[in-house]
Amino acid sequence: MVEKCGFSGRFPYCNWTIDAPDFYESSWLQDSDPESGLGGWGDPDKDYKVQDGAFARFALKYPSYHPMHHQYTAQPFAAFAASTIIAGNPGDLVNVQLSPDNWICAHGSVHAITGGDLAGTRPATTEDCIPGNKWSPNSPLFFLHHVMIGKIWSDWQNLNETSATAFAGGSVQAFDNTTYFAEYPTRAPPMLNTSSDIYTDNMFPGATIGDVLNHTARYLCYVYE
Ligand SMILES: [Cu+2]
Repeated sequence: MVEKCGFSGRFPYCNWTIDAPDFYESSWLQDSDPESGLGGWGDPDKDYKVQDGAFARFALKYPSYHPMHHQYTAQPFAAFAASTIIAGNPGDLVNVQLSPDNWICAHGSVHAITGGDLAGTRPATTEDCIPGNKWSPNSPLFFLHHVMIGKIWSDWQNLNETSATAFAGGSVQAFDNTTYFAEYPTRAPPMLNTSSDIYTDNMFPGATIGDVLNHTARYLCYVYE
């Protein structure tokens, strides 16, 4: 983006450790600003559709047109989820990937607490649509949340030298059941390594996994603030 578009901007992320003590009253979610606010929780009398903020009239398109939903759903969650992951499992990417989805659940709980589109429960089951986590990137919150997950990975890499270039993982999602996921939290075989190619469909120059492990290096070239 720097070379082709001259992009030098920023991408926001939600630091949910600030709001973790009272997620329901979360300030990043409750903002009703018509240009930038996330609009708060959806109206329970209107199937939890978001009524305020920048996305109140925002049409999500996949797998069919529908408005955005936020449906508060209580889950175990705590601010220390982030610091626990960052401090744990030096050099062991498999277990550091698994830990955001254990009981403190820094990754999965934010999807589930926010509910609606971010939890993959919209649109509801229809003849040609089964709700599921594949739809969760429909929600603009997905990217605010996943950049935070990326920041946690970066903080973990920076804490120990052995973590900086640690990689272990496969090429197929392992969501069939919890036992299979626990065995392959960084994806199932065929396994990959730092020389494996990341395919880009010629949209931009190809890279290997090793090229993107350091987000401050030339290929990605960004920092977290
Ligand atoms: Cu996610």
